[in-house]
Amino acid sequence: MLKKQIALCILMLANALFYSGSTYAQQKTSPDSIRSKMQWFADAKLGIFIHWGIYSVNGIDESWSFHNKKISYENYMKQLNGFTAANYNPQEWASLIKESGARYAVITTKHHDGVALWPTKQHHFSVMRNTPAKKDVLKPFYAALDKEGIKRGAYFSLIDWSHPDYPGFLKDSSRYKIADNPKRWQLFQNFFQAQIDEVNRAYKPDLWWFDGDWEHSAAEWQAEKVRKEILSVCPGAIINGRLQGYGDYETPEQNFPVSRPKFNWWELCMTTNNNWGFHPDDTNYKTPFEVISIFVDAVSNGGNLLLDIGPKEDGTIPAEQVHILKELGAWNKKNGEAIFGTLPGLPQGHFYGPTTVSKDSTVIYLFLPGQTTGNIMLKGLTNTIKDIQVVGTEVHLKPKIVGKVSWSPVPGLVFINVPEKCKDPYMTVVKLQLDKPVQLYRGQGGLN
Ligand code: FHN
Repeated sequence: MLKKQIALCILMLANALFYSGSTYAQQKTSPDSIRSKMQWFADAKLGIFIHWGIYSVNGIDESWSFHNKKISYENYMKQLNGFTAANYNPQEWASLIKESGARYAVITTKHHDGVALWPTKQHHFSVMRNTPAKKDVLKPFYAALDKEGIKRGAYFSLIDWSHPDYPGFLKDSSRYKIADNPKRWQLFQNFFQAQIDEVNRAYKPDLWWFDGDWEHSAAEWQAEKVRKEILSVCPGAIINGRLQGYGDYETPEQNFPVSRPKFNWWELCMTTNNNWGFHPDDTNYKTPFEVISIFVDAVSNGGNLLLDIGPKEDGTIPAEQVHILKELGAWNKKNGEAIFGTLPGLPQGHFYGPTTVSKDSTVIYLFLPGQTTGNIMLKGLTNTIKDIQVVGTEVHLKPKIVGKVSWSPVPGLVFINVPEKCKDPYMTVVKLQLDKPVQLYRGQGGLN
């Protein structure tokens, strides 16, 4: 019996260490410099992804529509003539992004079709040179983001299916093989690296979001050099994990992790309907409730959500997407203290729903899934609860501790009755103020 109790105490101590304030962050294994530059990203939790390009003219798949031969390349490129940006209001975009609660935005500076949103000096397509928009649409957007205090992200496709020196073109045809013509590949290397350098120097993105690295190896992209050169100009820039091993964080796409990813930093990128760019025939929008549930799930598992919108060719954002961002924003405004700047939540098994923990680990936030109210239960909490509050309200609740046995170190169950009147239209959050940094019992009852 004594042996069992000693073992239990050791286990509890180990868990207490894992969850005690600063030591939680110290679990990160990356060098200090990386950890400090990643801090804003870890705190940010929500970013808005923007796929804007000539594909919005016909409302077809971005780049893939010609690559997959749904439309001829010639007809795809005719969309250049219809990209007007006539009602583009970058300040309105930035204000909407701010309203959503997002802390960063990532825009497609260039997708796989090779059309740059900035006036590239390279001999290649840009909306400035080749469309009626005839302007740099990137610069005023980044300026508006700066004004709103939102970090600037640059999506950049390494793949460029339009460039005459890029091998890949259509799904079943390519221009050449690198092994047969290394000089031609070198021309492309010079080209794409010069474009990255242009964006890096002109706009100094806080975050680089590469895409398309799968078509070539790290050596072929010269990924190490690309990383180094970006950081030599912008030492604090964060680079996503699509640079063949030379990025800072992982980017699962449209796939939801079930168990907690083991990465230090990760970000789920997800569409609001089924498509990245503007697609008028795609009305399969996620509801605000679904988006909030996915967002909270990612955050409780240590990730961010990068939620995509696809503006029309004239620069207006589809009403359904505006609605989602506004509803998300209203929820964040009320419940944001449980999200922004928090730590990933309790390990599975303590609460049947997502959770987060404050940075000093003295607060646990319980997210009530599926619009639950009534009795909720928390297991294995060793701390004393000092206060319980329904976030965004003045309602304070009392716990009932059930089944605590005086001689056992196993904590009792915490039951909290959340009244119906406190129900948030999307997801109610309950805040538990603890006596000290959270300590958890992770054992198997009396069995260990
Ligand atoms: O091929 C692209 C796709 O069009 C879109 O841009 C997404 C966004 O993450 N990324 C690519 C596929 O991984």
